[in-house]
Amino acid sequence: MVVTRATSEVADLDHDQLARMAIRVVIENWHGHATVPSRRLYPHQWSWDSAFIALGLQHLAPSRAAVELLSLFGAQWADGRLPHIAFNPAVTDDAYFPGPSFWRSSWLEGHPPIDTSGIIQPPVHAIAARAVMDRLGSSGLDFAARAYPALVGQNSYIRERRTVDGLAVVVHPWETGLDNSPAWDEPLRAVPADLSLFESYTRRDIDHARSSERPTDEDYARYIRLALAYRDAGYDDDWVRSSGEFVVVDPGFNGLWAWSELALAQMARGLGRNPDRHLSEAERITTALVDQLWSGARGIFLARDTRPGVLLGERTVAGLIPLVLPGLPDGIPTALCATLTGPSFCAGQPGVHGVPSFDFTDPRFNSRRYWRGPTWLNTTWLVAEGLRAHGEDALARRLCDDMVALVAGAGFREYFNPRTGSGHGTNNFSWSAALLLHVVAEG
Ligand code: 9WN
Repeated sequence: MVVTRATSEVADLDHDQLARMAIRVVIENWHGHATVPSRRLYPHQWSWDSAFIALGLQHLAPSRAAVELLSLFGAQWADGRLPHIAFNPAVTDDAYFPGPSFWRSSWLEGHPPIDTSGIIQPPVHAIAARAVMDRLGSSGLDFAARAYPALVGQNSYIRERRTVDGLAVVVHPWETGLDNSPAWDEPLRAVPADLSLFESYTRRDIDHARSSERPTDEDYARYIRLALAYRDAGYDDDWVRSSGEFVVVDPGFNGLWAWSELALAQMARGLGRNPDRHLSEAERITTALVDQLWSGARGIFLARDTRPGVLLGERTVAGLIPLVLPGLPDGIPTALCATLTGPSFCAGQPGVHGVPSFDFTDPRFNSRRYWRGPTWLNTTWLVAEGLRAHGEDALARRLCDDMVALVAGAGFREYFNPRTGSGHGTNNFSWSAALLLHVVAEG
């Protein structure tokens, strides 16, 4: 594959200086035992953010990365679910919507010691925990002994409470991490957008970010409705799988779930345990992913809406994430690379920065609106990891160069215009800083 090197300025950038600026961001966003994604827009601990943040913190202070993850595991529910937000009690309820009084986790029997949301996010934590374990040196096994049971619990919850036909389902767009992806437009059409909900609830996100870069009120009303219904059903997963209005199989979530089992196998080996159950689980999920979500015609993994039982045709970056799996059948990695570098994503092409979150060729592509086109550093890094897993080192390197160039050009923004490199969403965003530190440290 022919890969164009990133813009010539990359070579001239002072990586040490950028790394120092990144360290300042993650230190400023640290609140004693965890890192907030952003002081104003997201003033609590978010689940998958903490995993990406720990990948960066391991280079600054591995013990801090360990605390970040263990702090999140302290919010785990008795059923194993790792909630998507662990609320900081020092922050007022209305600082973020929906806050603790909306989710009401403390009303539940056996609730965790702190307030949390009731939904989950992609299980990327074992990847970070394995890296932190290795980085900690002699104390790595002590950390792993504490992290491993939480991670096993997280994946058991997904397997036992959240699968349909062997793959994990998400019951809210926020559970995918790619909240406003155009892939959710069709399943969300079945969810009434009741704008009168805003008589009782106030969006806080648009106080801190431009509304043109955030979800519409209609979509936000749907998010509220879905969360309220799950909450009012007592976060009952039997109920939500059979009666929820949004029950979707996401290739990104499932790809990361299988990948996390491979990381758990490595942690198990380190702890002197048998890794086989993790290896066979990774293989089982990979096979189901290929059987149910691979589209040879579209050259990408697609999401599936379980309610009508149909594949959703959108090409999104989530469909490229399963590239992280080394056990994909022959032909699929090559086809994914062709899609990645082809007209839908144009990765590695001159004038394109990182991996756009959505298909350039779709009329709904929007270079500024959250998850509907912009490049994010976490998904770009995941695709780079996938490329490396399949020997595509030149393109992986180019994507990491793009990550550095985007930050050098626009700062630690939440997301970036893939064509111009301009920054959007919030500033001083933790995973942008942490992943910059990670790619710079890994060379
Ligand atoms: C809802 C914190 C989170 C990320 C998500 C991103 C955004 C929240 C929001 O911010 O979602 O969870 O309020 O928009 O979509 O991936 O984890 O950074």
